[in-house]
Amino acid sequence: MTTLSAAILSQLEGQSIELPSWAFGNSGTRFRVFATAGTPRDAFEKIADAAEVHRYTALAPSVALHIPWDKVNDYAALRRHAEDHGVQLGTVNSNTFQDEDYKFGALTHHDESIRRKAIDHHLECIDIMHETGSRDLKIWLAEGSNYPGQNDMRGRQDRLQDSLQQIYARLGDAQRLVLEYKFFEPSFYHTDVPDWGTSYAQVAALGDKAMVCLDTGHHAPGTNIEFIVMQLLRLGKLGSFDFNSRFYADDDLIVGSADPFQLFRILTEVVRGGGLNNPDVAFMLDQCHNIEDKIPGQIRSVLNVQEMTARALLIDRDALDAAQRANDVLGANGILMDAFYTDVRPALAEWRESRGLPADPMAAFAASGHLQRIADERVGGTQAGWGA
Ligand code: PSV
Ligand code: MN
Repeated sequence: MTTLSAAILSQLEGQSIELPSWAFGNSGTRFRVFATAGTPRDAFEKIADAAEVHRYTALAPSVALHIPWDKVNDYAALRRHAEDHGVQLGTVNSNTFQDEDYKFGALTHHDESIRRKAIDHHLECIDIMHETGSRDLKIWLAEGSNYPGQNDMRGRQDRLQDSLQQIYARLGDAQRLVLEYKFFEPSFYHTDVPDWGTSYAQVAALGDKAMVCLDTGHHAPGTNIEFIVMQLLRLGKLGSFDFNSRFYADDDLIVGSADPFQLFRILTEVVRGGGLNNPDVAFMLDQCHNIEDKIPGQIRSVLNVQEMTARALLIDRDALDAAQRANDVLGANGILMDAFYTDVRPALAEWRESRGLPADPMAAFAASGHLQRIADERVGGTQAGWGA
């Protein structure tokens, strides 16, 4: 069995991955949303579910909120509820993609009253962050156009910068803004923040507290995502990851499911660039579980990240460096692949047990009867869903 050194285990011990509250609500496609018994009905129940993931893995100590989906009357109570369940409230995500007023834009809109409304929504999110104790405001914008000529793309970039400056000015000293990019959807011709370069240009003009968020599902097929990871780390502007996996577009599948090797390559650059257990680089999931159970879906996801991190840490860096300098093409590639092909699962299981965690968190959760319990308890009310 492969053993993991004390140095590797101590790095793994420091790893934390934030969960998205919306992963616990029902979600689906525009064709159908399949409801699951026991789905949370409010933010409190979503957090209780997220805490289960942490309980079985010790990997997920915080939960991201999405506003207004997770709006509550009393954020101090929500915070206490999270802490009572052994987790913290994390990143606050703004949402300017589900209001009629934002049909033609929000932070980029040419109508000043709509742009004001969108800026004010972000200021409200910052107020919430003060109550929840959150550090990061995450902004993803669904803005763009469907047809050439529909919009003045240049004017929209300028208005975006002005809007972001107003939001940035409201951040507390220890707070940050992370700007997420996505190459298309819902807009199909142009998107106002389509790529890492645009996000970088926008946040670089703001200041040190503004960073880029990289969602692994937001690139064209074939994009070398690990190169972007390397570059953003090199520039000191990689603020956070939204981890998920995709076969086609923004599928939001379990991280590592479609392309485990890509996840390995990304984590290899994270390790290489000093992004692991670096407080500047938040690891988050951004996923939707359309057909699988949600809590086990999240358990599987964080375990996949942990497993690929262990493999990335196994790379013999000295040997790799020597092979690269000697232009030993096949040797260098072989060193990387040796780490990727190493089965670290038995060693991780043994290590978990030594820390009082279940060797197999998936099996332990399944045996706990928790899903049946919440299905029995959570009757009545309206189940939470993506978009509600
Ligand atoms: C947009 O596709 C996105 O990745 C953003 O992070 C949103 O907040 C999230 O998905 C909503 O599911
Ligand atoms: Mn995302």
